[in-house]
Amino acid sequence: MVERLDAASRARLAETLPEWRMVEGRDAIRREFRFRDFSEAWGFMARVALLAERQDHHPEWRNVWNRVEIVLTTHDAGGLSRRDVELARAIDALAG
Ligand code: H2B
Repeated sequence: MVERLDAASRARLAETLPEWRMVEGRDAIRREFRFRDFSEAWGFMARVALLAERQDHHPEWRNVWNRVEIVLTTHDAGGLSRRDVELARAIDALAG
């Protein structure tokens, strides 16, 4: 069972994931990505989907044409865990 993030890791979030923000009213983080068009957004989503499968950790997300909103939280833990941080960092690396 994966544990929720401890206070020290939470305090470091702004530093480790500067592009991500807390979701209001939830123990979750979000980031929005914008691309040139739908094709690029969808290609990004395909890469993230493969990454998520590899990590066995899956995003909540929404796509509107060239925009992709990703929300990460750990359902098994009822909130943020290190698995969200790991996936967010891997997604950031993909996005460049
Ligand atoms: N993704 C997310 N975001 N949270 C989880 O708790 C989770 C998951 N659990 N992907 C995984 C799958 C779990 O259900 C499987 C059985 O490992």
